[in-house]
Amino acid sequence: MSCRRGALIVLEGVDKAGKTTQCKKLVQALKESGRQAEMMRFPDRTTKIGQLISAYLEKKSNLEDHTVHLLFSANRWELVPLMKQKLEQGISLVVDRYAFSGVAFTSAKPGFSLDWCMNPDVGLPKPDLVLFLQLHPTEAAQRGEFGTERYEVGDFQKIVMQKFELLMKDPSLNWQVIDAAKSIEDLHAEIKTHSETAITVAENQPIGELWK
Ligand code: ADP
Ligand code: 2DT
Repeated sequence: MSCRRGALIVLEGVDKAGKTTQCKKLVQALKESGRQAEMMRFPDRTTKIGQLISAYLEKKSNLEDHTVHLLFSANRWELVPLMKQKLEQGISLVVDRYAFSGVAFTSAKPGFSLDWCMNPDVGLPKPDLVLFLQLHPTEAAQRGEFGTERYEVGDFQKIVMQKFELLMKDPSLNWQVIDAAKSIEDLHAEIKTHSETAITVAENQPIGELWK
């Protein structure tokens, strides 16, 4: 590697935990401190695969459960060449949801094992840091009503949360659980500190492979 690579930083958490708010603030802060950083989000609804997913989430189309799981994974894989290129150029990527949402949401459906759900994402670029924004469902409810998209249902989100907890037990990943009930600024400060450490550590390491 000719230059120091960027870090892959993922923000995960239940709906309304503040992921999007914090991703934007983190990218802005990293840039202001002279680092190269860009935001990405999954699903990326701009690609052809992303448009199929978007229509499904908006309930404009129905897709078979295994099929949609594989489309979410394919939506990550189609962006891997670009992600690697950016990381190798020294750009840190701040990503709003990743394979962990993929596994947590599908395995919350009846008949889906964690293992089956993880398989298609094995080998994706491994995050250097996964920030989990932890928020109690009653706190999340105070941040406004759910929208009308598929999965925006309280009971389903509770099962999703349990699946995230299983995934967080994996010691091969750098999980940091953050109390998302804090103020936007307090959360930002905490997230920035973790991210700066991860960026420094990642600089001298090759990009890892997820769940391998
Ligand atoms: P997510 O991307 O996790 O769904 P958002 O960043 O879109 O969450 O935030 C959901 C809502 O909660 C928005 O209205 C946002 O302004 C608000 N919000 C975000 N972070 C906080 C916070 N720390 N405290 C209170 N409200 C917040
Ligand atoms: P937002 O665009 O509001 O984050 O909602 N999801 C996401 C999956 O089921 N599988 C995945 O792989 C990913 C990345 C979570 C997107 C919705 O799609 C769900 C909420």
